[in-house]
Amino acid sequence: MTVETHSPESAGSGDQVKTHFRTCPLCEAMCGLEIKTDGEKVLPPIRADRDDVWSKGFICPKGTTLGHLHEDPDRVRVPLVKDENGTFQEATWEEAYARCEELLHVVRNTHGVDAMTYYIGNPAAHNFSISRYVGALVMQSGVQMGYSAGTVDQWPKNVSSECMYGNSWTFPTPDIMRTQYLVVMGANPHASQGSLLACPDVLGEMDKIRERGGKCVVVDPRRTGTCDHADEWVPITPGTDAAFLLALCHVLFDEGLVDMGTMANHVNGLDEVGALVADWTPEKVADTTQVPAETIRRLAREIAAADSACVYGRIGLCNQEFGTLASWLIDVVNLLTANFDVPGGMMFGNPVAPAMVTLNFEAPKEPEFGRWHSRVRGAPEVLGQVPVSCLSEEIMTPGEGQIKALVVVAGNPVISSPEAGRLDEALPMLDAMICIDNWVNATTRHADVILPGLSPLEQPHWDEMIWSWAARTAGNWSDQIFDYGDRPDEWEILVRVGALMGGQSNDEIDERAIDDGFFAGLCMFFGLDAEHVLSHYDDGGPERMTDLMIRIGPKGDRYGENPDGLTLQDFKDNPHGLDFGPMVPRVPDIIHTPSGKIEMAPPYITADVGRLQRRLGRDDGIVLVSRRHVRSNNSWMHNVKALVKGKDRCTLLVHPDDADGIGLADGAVARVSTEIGSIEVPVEVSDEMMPGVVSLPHGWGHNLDGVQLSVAKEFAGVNNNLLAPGELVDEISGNAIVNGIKVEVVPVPA
Ligand SMILES: Nc1nc2c(c(=O)[nH]1)N[C@H]1C(S)=C(S)[C@@H](COP(=O)(O)OP(=O)(O)OC[C@H]3O[C@@H](n4cnc5c(=O)[nH]c(N)nc54)[C@H](O)[C@@H]3O)O[C@H]1N2
Ligand SMILES: Nc1nc2c(c(=O)[nH]1)N[C@H]1C(S)=C(S)[C@@H](COP(=O)(O)OP(=O)(O)OC[C@H]3O[C@@H](n4cnc5c(=O)[nH]c(N)nc54)[C@H](O)[C@@H]3O)O[C@H]1N2
Ligand code: SF4
Ligand SMILES: [Mo]
Repeated sequence: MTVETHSPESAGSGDQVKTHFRTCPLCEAMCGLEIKTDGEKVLPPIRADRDDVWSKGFICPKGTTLGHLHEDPDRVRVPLVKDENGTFQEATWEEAYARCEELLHVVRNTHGVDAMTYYIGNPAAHNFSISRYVGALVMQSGVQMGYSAGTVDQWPKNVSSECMYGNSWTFPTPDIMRTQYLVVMGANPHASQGSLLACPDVLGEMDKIRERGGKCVVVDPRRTGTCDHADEWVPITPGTDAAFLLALCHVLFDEGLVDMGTMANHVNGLDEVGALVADWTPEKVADTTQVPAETIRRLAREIAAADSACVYGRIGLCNQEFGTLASWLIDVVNLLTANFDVPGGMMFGNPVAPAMVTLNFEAPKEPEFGRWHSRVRGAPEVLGQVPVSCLSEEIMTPGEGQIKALVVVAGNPVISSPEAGRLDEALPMLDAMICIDNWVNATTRHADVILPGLSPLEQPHWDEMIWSWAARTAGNWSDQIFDYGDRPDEWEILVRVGALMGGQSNDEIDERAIDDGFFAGLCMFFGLDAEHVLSHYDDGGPERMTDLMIRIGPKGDRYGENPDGLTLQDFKDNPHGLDFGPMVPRVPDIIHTPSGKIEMAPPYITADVGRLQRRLGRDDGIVLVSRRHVRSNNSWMHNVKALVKGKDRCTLLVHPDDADGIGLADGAVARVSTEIGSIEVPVEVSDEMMPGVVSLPHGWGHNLDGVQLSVAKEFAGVNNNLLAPGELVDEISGNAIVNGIKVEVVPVPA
């Protein structure tokens, strides 16, 4: 929203200075920004919007760099099409779309739809258009088997939520602003700013918990910056959180501390959980987890005794060997201690505009997994996907169903997916590769065609999914700042490419008509008269979709049925957003299981406890975990000099005892190897690691032929996914194991 012109104290000299208030689209914190522009230029610095009702002046270093992203000379602004020499040439949109049609239709006509697939990357959760229209690409394409960054991320949580609550995107969220006791497991908001926990300034909230007499505990193999805001750091052997949590539940039952509180009549499976944990004593897991039995007992008692508590876990609990068990068990602990669906416990967000994935289009049904299997490895489908590491073998292995065409939407799997080196070898074997992306990076350099989206400042913003797990209910609309009017919006690209994959030709594709059809279907689902609703709008696309979701949402006007209800216009009229208070209890309304109750002991998940039992006592030697840094965003913001300059952040963190044992000095180079690969990386000796665990950041390794990221190539770093064997997955979710992988570390002679 632009509210002022002629800002007198502005740094700019021109008379076109405007101040814009908008939401940062980069991460789940959704910070309000104040951006000044002078004509076509962004005037630094980008600041926090202190009046933003949600973020109240919080911001991180990335948010100040949206101008750099917008002005980055390496950002792709016109379609690129590879010529016969393999060199990208700039093309018109007509030429680029024609080339897409030619390539995709040859594959479809020769090999059929099963030879085509897509990969969807992380910005699909954040980008205004992609978050609302990637589903349109999938539906238009008719492709059955797709891939996404989800299987190197939150798939275990999706499985757990599908089984427990009947919707794979219904995630319990810590009521961090009211809780008295917070356990953070396998998450580092000091870097990530919160994940599946939307909250500006998570660390500030942790400080407040302690100021009001509460307690914060971090369970992590690394003493992260988050621990500076906690009372206690509990180091844990990577991949063993499920054993720790089973023992914690054991103590709750054993000591009579179980209290289901308000959930008593809404939960099935209490006895099954009790029976399951009966022999999981703290003593049984202490050696494997390296958490002393007495610590587990004390933590169980403290959680049970606290006025309110939240046990929260994230990527460290998902991207590991027992990701689903661990992701499920944190919800179990919260349920068993009356910390569920009550203020200060885990609650469900209540967005002004519900997210598409949280809508239940079908009647409740028993979850089904393994309805089909991947062709080469025979990996079972889980929630419609197989592990992303299957993609390379599906491209490389000849036979019926071999993948010949790939569409990548805002993803960089050559860096972000396990066994990255094999995918890098596989992609050139494709007959057709189309990337919808803004840079020529490790992945897109293999494309036949790159179709660029808009910069964050060239499009409006309203987060689609993130409010579903936000610590408060609020909303904020951002207008686009720059409108050059000469390029398609990403929603149009997605719809067109999807239709091309589906066999339509450019001549017959009408994006608006497809969008209207999609929109009318949604209206009917909501019980609205589609024709009447459509008549409200001149334009289609994500803005119309946002208005629809606000109007059918819990506070919406339903197109006049609730005359005092909200519409998007209310947010346009309030440039700093509107706040509607903390989370509210939502069980049983939100539960979509056949029983209508929360299934606390889903058989699909509990059956995996035997696998964990067999893991006890195993010693893997040195293991590798991943980390993030506040100045990086997965693989794609290393081209911003302001963020990457200074100290090298792509280092191997090693505990001093391990460094001594291996013969590594601080600043020396180590070779880290697994059975699939080997990388060389500078060592940072630090007692913030627990002994036996080393840590590398993910998202690096940009110095590859053909990458056109001038800054990132200079600060290239190394790719830790060259080490992660693709076959390592959490068996019941198919999610990658990139944490807790066995590595060999040796010094590289100077
Ligand atoms: N070892 C290890 N591997 C990991 C992880 C880990 O912790 N350790 N984490 C995993 C996780 S959680 C995730 S989410 C994945 C991320 O995996 P990916 O999503 O594959 O990777 P990103 O680095 O997020 O790549 C985003 C891509 O989108 C492009 N992009 C950015 N903005 C836009 C836009 O507005 N429009 C379009 N069209 N493109 C855009 C960027 O240029 C880049 O190519 O990595 C996973 N991989
Ligand atoms: N600045 C920045 N912010 C980001 C991103 C980014 O790349 N940069 N990425 C975004 C994305 S896509 C995501 S998914 C989120 C992720 O958000 P977080 O989950 O907070 O991610 P990390 O900061 O990687 O923290 C994971 C922690 O898990 C620990 N860990 C590793 N293995 C284990 C284990 O087996 N058990 C336990 N208990 N802990 C373990 C690691 O040491 C690390 O401290 O962050 C998002 N926000
Ligand atoms: S924490 Fe940083 S990257 Fe995340 S929304 Fe706020 S300013 Fe943007
Ligand atoms: Mo992620």
